[in-house]
Amino acid sequence: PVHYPFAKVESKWQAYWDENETFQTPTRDLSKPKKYVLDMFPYPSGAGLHVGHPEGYTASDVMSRYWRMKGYDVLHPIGWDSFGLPAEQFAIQTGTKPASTTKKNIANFKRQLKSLGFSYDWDREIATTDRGYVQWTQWIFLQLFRKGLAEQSEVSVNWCPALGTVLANEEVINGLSERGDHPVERVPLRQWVLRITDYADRLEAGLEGLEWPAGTMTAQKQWIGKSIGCNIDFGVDQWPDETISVFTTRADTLMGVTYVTLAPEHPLVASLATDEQKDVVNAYVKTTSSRSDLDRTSAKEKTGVFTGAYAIHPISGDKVPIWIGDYVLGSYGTGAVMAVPAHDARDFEFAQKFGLDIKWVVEPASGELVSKEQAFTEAGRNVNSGAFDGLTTDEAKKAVTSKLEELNKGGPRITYKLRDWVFSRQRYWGEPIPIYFPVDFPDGIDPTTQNPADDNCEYTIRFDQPIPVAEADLPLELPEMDDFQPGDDPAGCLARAKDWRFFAKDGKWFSRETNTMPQWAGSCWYYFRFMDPKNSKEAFSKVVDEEWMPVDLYVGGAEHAVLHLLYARFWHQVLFDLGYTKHPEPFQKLVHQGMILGSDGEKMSKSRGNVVNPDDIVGEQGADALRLYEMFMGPLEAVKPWQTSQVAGVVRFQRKVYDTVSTAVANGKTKMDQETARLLHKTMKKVTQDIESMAFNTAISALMVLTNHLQSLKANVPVEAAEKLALMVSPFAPHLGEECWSMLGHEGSLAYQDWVEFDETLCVDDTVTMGVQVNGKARGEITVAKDASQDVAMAAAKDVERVQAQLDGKDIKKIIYVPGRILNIVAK
Ligand code: ANZ
Repeated sequence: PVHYPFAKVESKWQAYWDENETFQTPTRDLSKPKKYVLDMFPYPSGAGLHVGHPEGYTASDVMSRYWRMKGYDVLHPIGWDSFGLPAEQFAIQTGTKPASTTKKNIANFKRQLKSLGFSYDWDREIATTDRGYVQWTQWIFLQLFRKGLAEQSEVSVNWCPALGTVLANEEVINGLSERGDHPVERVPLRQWVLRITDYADRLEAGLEGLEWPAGTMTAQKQWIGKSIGCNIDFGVDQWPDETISVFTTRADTLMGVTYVTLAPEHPLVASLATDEQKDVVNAYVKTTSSRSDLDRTSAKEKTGVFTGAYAIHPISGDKVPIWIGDYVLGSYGTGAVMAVPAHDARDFEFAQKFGLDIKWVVEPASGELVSKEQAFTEAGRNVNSGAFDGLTTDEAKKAVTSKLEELNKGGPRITYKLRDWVFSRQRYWGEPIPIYFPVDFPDGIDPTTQNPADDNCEYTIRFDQPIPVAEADLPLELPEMDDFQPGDDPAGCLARAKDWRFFAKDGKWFSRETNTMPQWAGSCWYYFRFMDPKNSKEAFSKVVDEEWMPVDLYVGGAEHAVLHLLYARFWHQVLFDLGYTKHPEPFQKLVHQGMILGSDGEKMSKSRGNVVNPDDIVGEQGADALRLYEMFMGPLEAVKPWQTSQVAGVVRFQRKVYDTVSTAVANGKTKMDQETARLLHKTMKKVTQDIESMAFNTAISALMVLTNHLQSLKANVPVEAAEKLALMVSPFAPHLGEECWSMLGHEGSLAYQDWVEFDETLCVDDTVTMGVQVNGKARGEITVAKDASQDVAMAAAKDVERVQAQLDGKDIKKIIYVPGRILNIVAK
């Protein structure tokens, strides 16, 4: 068999692309339509690329290469998400500094990506840790700050002592840190918080019209958790000025309320408790304070205590007991619920445990009896509800709500599950938050004689007076620190960099914010910076925004379905409101590649020893083989196990393509038989359509079928077929494609050659040959699809010379067409 010298070919073409800047797009070519193809850029971890990376990156590369050949101006950039815990942890483990390990890791990732022949515009490479990038990340933070969307707040946060940092709710799973499985505690801490909740509605509404996987849309919607309901005000017995407002989605059940439950952190808890109940209430509040929301809502057994006080029902005027229970969350709705044990499972459990009344007010519309052993939570018809009896659940919701509005005791309300985004981290390797605070000294002390960096200096930091760093002073860089390990000071390790932290200006002392931004920050806007990576005056210009946005195709893992994509959309919407972008949403189409498992069907991990290193495959079988295999394994979105034996299959395929082209070149055959022409055109059609729908595995198998057929022709491979094959193979196996193209005598790269065009008539599957009559006399034959339309049949008939001759100068009066049987044209 022929030998395909993949190593030589691949390094040759990679060098060619580099030298010729084949994939550089310095400016937008406005004569062409555009495609912005974006990959979720990698964390340059110490471990290097794993085979999951090339999967998504190959998919986006196939699309980029295909679209270039289709005449689009393609923006296809790459960079590094290089701040964050993994880089810092790696530096700590290896006793190095994050800046230098990050640099090394980036170099390694870059070498690996380059070895795979991706058609990135490397001139646009950025790292979130670059000075010129940090500057603008900080600038965006200042825009958020000025808009009132970044503020400080004492929040009960997820403090992870082992990691020495606060984690976002999203980073805590079952009370453990998502990274490293360390225990997490709830403690109050001054934090920077971004008011993403202000955008809850927009974030939900903006999903409409995006081409995203349905599961991801749902995940975002659930995370935002829009709930349409109503607020209802209960009075408090003996406290005529107080009200307890509750949020409910089931206003129809109002007449079934038998008690009210407050979250332990509800502001009225302390004042409501009667003298007899004060001690139990205080003790209960204390024990629940350390529990996370998740622990509270997922607890096996409900807990709670009676306050001794009573609420007054807004319609009946009945007195109902006020309880405290930690199944009610302080941060959702109003932090208080009207309990309807008959129709809410949590209230039912609570009422049973504490012997509280249960009042049934909804029954199935069918009138069927339901078990009283559990809550009936479905919709139905109201009973025992006075004026609301007989109404359906929906009708009753409306009737109760308008009654309350009339009484001025409530009204419609929408709530969201989404919480504000805790944005500060007490870590070293992140963007410093560009804020500082005045430092106060005890009365009568002259500040010019003081230095807060001195151990004995007494001072207070005025956290209530945050001052933004001047934009001209950005970026605010991290101080060099030898010891940047997290300590037990929740202010973070930057608090120890005293010379950096404290500074005097105009005779006054100031202290910098010592928290840094979370890793999510950099990835919130990198797609903007790629459009204008070297701009030193702005984050990106309005011109490039108009030219390139939105991202037409975004490829990356489903693990980012909620957080990264929601945070990025939030920043985007803010920048939209500020007029920096004209596009309301950043990512028009989103595709998740499925995870590649080890050959044992398990997730690849070092400890299992089932990890495949892409470097090995590239070295032994070549970059194209890895690319082809990853695209051939199965549908892009599917989770699929790695099967090394199958790599050999695509290696064989490559060799056959190479052989086919060599044979065509050697023999120079120009004639193509019908069967080959048909298969070629059908393949061109299928590969085109499959690439359009990103069904790469079936495109590759169609190419394999074509190649096998061409091989069967031995020396008679038509040159034209070989050319089309080279073009079609090139998005998947670009080195092989280029090599074949040059063997076929073409100068330069095929990257911007026209994509193949197929002839529809050659693609029809079931064809028939049928007679054509003109005025009842047979004049010729046509070959068309069995079910060809009359127009298609007529068009084919007019191509037949003898038919045409008969029709010349005449008017067609009538057409008798029986598909597959006969075409008779009556003409005079
Ligand atoms: C009375 C009621 C009767 C309720 C009934 C449900 C069924 P979603 O859909 O998740 O928004 N709720 C309100 N605030 C709460 C809080 N801070 N902590 C825990 N639970 C809270 O759920 C809204 C429902 O969750 C509300 O409607 C309230 O219980 C409860 F037959 O009110 B419902």
